[in-house]
Amino acid sequence: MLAGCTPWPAEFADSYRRRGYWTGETLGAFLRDRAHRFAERTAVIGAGRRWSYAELDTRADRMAAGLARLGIGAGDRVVVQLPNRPEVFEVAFALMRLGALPVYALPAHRRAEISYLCSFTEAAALVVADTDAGFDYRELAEQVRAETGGPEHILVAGDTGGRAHMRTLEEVREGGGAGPGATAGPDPGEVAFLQLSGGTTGLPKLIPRTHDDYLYSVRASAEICALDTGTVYLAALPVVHNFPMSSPGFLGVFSAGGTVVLAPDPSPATCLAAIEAEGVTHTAVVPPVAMLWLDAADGGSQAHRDLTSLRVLQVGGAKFNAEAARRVRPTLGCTLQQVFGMAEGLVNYTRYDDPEEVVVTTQGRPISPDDEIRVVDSDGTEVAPGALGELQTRGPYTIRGYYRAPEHNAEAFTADGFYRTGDLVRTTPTGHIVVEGRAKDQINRGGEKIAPDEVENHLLAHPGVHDAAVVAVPDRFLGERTCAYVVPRGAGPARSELLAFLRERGLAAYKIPDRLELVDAFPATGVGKISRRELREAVRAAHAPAE
Ligand code: J2J
Repeated sequence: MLAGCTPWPAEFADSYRRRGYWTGETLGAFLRDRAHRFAERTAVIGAGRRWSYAELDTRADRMAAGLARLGIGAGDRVVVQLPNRPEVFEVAFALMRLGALPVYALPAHRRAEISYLCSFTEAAALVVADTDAGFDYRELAEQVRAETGGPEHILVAGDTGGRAHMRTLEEVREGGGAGPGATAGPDPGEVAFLQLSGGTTGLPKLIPRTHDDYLYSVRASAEICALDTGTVYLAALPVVHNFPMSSPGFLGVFSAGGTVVLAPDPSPATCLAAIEAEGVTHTAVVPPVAMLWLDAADGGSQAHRDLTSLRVLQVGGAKFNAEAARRVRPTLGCTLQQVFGMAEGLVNYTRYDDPEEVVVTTQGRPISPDDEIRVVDSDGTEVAPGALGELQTRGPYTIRGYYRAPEHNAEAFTADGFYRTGDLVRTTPTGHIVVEGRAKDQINRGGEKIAPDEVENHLLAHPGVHDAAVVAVPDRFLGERTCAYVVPRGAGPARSELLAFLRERGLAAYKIPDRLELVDAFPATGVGKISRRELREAVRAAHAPAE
């Protein structure tokens, strides 16, 4: 396995193979197989284009050959920051066919995140769009280059705008010739790509997923979700996120021979129109987006839309409250499926034949009979069935360690290889999981994950900041918003100056605190050294309003 990754112990790997979970297929071969089976069917619709399975397959081959000519090969990391456009699939499959690893960045990421990803992974290339949603990603790439001295290649989906040191994806593809031909391809047990974790620490962690483990979760998800060649899946969220990638996401749709429709943004105006126009059957959103859709369809701006094709609305990424969940069927006329997943692995789904009450009040049950679930108290002792505790898990598609993070791994995984999810849950007698809260240092802002440490470190870089604590405050719409409490040094900076400072440091917009309060001091916390987590709790208790 790639250096810096933790393999499954041999006895587990053997058993996952024996039990037919790990089939020895690579993601590159997976697309080839689907291209044979579903050749002329439409694989993807987006940005004004429609590609068949055969076309996607040929493009991925050509792109792989072009990338190989640039010197990109097995084991190389390539940061991919692309919005929902068909090229994202072409590039991802091309890299994976070469055994090179896409490192998926979100379109919302900015200089701080992209520079870190490029440096930390020693990326050979960065792939960006030209512009999207009014933002110029080429300028971002230039800033990253200036800051980090890398990566060697900057590849642009669209137009380079005359920047001599950048290449368009089209140039790369056209330079590639017919394709790599019959290369042996990567080992299915190898890491296929790196996903970004939601993060609980100062710097984001990277999640290595193998061909074998990921494809198992994809095939099993497609089966649970009953996808077939008639499936039309609307990717409303950025497809580089684990949820729309694999739960069942675009890969699940490709597995079944269906069609992926790429939405440029998740707004009701864009997405409910796309559902009507393309006859969408399945889609996936985070809770705040679901609530916007419900309001728009329920006598709002999109009430005129014909949504009869829609069969399943998946909601996940953050807790969907039962009240909103109950509105889904009457308002949108489709089945709700709750999805509680994590890029580290474990994914839970409510099933289509679960009673309505289970669907609206639980976050589903695991994909696999071999997903091991343990609910423990703060000492790590298992709680009584049904009692509240922290969820730990291991299984055939849950990682055993983050990439290049031995110290963090010692904390995040137990000695026997369970991943400490940091989620506070209870299980029901039917094996469904209810997410009740969180034991980890993370803020879940409507599905977007924020590590308080990371934002605090940026605030502390300002000379006028003595101390900072970033905490979650409850929010009816997003579930949680962020509030930064700052103890200034001396006269200190103004709030607006601090917020501008964070933006100048190139932090993604969703991490910029929604509120920023200057306070004289943090509460006294008695004797002894306390953790940042305890400090945040004390600050929140002293200052934050209940709602
Ligand atoms: C409560 N909390 C949830 C839910 C995730 C499918 C769906 C989501 C993700 C994802 C994913 C939740 N109710 N329904 O990767 O494949 C919180 C938990 C979890 C963390 C993981 C997928 N669904 N969460 O959200 O890696 O705290 O993955 O540990 O972004 O989101 O975040 P992430």
